[in-house]
Amino acid sequence: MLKALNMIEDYFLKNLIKKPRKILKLKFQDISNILKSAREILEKECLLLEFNNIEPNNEIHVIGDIHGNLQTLIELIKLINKNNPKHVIFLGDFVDRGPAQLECLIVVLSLKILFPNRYYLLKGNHETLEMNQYYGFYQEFIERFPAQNTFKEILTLYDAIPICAIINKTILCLHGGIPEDLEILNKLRSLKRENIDNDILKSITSGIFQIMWNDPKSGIKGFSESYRGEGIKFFGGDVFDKFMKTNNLQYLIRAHECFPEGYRWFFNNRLLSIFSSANYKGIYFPNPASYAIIKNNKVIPKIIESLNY
Ligand SMILES: [Mn+2]
Repeated sequence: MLKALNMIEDYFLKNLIKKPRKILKLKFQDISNILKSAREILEKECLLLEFNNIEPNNEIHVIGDIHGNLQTLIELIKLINKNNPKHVIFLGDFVDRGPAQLECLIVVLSLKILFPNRYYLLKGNHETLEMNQYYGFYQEFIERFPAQNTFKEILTLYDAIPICAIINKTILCLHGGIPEDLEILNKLRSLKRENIDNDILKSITSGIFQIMWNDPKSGIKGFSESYRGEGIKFFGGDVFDKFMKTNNLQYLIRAHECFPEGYRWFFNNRLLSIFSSANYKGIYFPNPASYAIIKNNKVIPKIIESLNY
């Protein structure tokens, strides 16, 4: 019997994960089918993911910015296959800047389609048209697939990606940082996607924007303007404590910033900043790739040791 045109065979996706360079040989129809399948799964998820009743000793792996670094992504997948965590949460920023942007995005989406209850994606500030136009993915994509409106399918996928995740009601995962809106998690928690009208959108837009963009800063109080752009904030330990207390949370794991030591703790070891693209600024400014393991409600930072730095 003939399969529906948009059906993707598991072996086809598994082969792409094993040999990601083949992704560059795919026709737009194949890419489009992968984007559509992934989108259909993501759209059924809430914008705030909640993982409860994680059994003791079960691990969750949290992965930071990939930014087109296929070598690092391949090492991470090897580690995941070895450690066998229950869930894997990507904190966004799959494309832009690095040399293998389409490959990284399609590998991550293939993992999501194959194992939807194991792999989870959150949205980073680079899952937007503006950033892709400025930092390269848009250009790369439309040169590869110059027919009209091909990039629209990428944008529809971006729209479907959840914003943050909470593990065992105590550990918050997101791309950038806490927003000024103390109520944003409650708003997202009670939200059905089909109910998002203009009023609701208005009430969550700035919170979501700051979740994807804000940065922690030691030694400051409150929120202050960031060099990153209008509406983006640095946040200090006092407002971090207030946000965490209001929402009954213990830890925050975020990405979005590359540190030469690979990861960095802030605010009395309650905020962990990870980044999962090795040597992001080139070999003259090396950085190890980091990720985090959550186990028994503890947050453990890790460096990928198998890469050359
Ligand atoms: Mn980012």
